Amino acid sequence: MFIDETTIKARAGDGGKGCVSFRREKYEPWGGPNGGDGAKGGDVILRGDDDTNNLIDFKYKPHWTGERGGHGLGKDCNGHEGKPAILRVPLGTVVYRLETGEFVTEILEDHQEFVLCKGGKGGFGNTHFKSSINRAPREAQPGLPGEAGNYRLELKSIADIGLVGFPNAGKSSLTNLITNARPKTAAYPFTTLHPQIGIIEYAKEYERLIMADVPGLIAGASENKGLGHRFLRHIERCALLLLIVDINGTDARDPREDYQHLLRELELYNPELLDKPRLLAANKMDEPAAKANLAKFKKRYPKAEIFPISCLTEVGLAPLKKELLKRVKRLRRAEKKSPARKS
Ligand SMILES: Nc1nc2c(ncn2[C@@H]2O[C@H](COP(=O)(O)OP(=O)(O)OP(=O)(O)O)[C@@H](O)[C@H]2O)c(=O)[nH]1
Ligand SMILES: [Mg+2]
Repeated sequence: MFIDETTIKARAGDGGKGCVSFRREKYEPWGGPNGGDGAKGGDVILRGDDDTNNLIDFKYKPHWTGERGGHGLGKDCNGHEGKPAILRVPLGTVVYRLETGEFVTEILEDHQEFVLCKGGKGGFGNTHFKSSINRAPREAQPGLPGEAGNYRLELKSIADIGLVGFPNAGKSSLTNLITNARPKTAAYPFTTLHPQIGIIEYAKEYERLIMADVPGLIAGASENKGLGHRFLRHIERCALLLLIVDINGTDARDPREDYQHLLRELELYNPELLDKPRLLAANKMDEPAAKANLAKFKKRYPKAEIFPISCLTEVGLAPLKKELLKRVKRLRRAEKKSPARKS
C-alpha cells in the first residue's frame, strides 16, 4: 500500500526527577547532600531516509514517544538520558501541525534531522541547593514535561522529472523502458494507482535522473474525477514536466484536446505548474493514424517541444532520454546560481 499522507501523535520524554540524598559514612556524621540530577527526556526526531518513499510505517504506528529521562540517584549519580524516538521519513516529507495546519518543517536530504518534540529538562538534585545557611537541603526539582503534539505528514516526492498524461497514454510503458522501476502496464485506464518513482541511468555520463510516473489525469480531475488531483503534489517539486499524449487518438480521442485538458488540469491544481519547463512525448507513433495526427498537432501547437516516440518499437527513446538529461542539468545549474526554496 502506498501512503502519502498520514497523521501522528508525538510526545517527547519527560525529564527525570532530581534526588534528595545525603552522604552517610562511618565517622562522617554530617556528610552533606549528594542527590544527583534527573536527566533530559528523549526527543522525538525526524530523520531523512533515502531508502524509503512511503509513509506506511506511520500509518500503522502513529504514536511516537521519547523515553523518560532517568531520575537522579544518591552518591551524586545523575540519571541516564532518555532515548530519542527516531522517525525515518522519506525525502520530501512535509510536516504540518494538525490542529492549525501550520507548516513545521520539511525533510529534503538523507540523514537530515529535525527535533519535532524536545525532551523535558531533568530536575536538579539537592546538591544544587546547598548554601552556607542551608547545609542540608531537602529540596530537589521535578523534571519538566516533554513537548507533545499532533502532526500531519505529507509526502511530496522528490523527482527531477514528472510524467503527466491521460490514462493509457503510455506513461508506465515509458517508465518501464527507460527507468529501473517496473510499474504494471495494461490496456485499461488507471492501471497505475499510485506514484512510481524510477531512476534513469546514464552510464556514459555517470549521471542519474529520478522520474515520477503519476496516475493518469483526466478532464475534470479538479472536480475529483478519476484519481483526482490527489497525486499531483508529487510533481510539484519536479524540475521538468514530461507530458505524454497518445498521438494515435485511441478510442476516438483527439490528442490536441488531451493536451489542452492536461494543461488545464495542471493549471487548476496549481498555476505555477505551467511555469515549469515541459517537454511533450507523442507516444504510439507505430500506429497508423499517428503521423497525420502529429502533423495536425504541430499545426495547432507550433511552440510545443515534441518528441515522437513509440514504447512498442522503442523508436525515439534515445533522443528523448538525452534531452531529459540536458534539460535537467541546465536547470540544476540555474538553480545553483539562484537557489529558490522548494515548496
Ligand atoms: N501501439 C502502442 N501501444 C502502446 C504504446 N505504448 C503503450 N502502449 C499500450 O497502451 C496501453 C496503456 O499503457 P500504460 O503504459 O499502462 O499506460 P499508462 O499511461 O501508464 O496508463 P495508466 O496507468 O492507466 O494511467 C498498454 O496496453 C500498452 O501496451 C506504443 O508506443 N504503441
Ligand atoms: Mg500507468
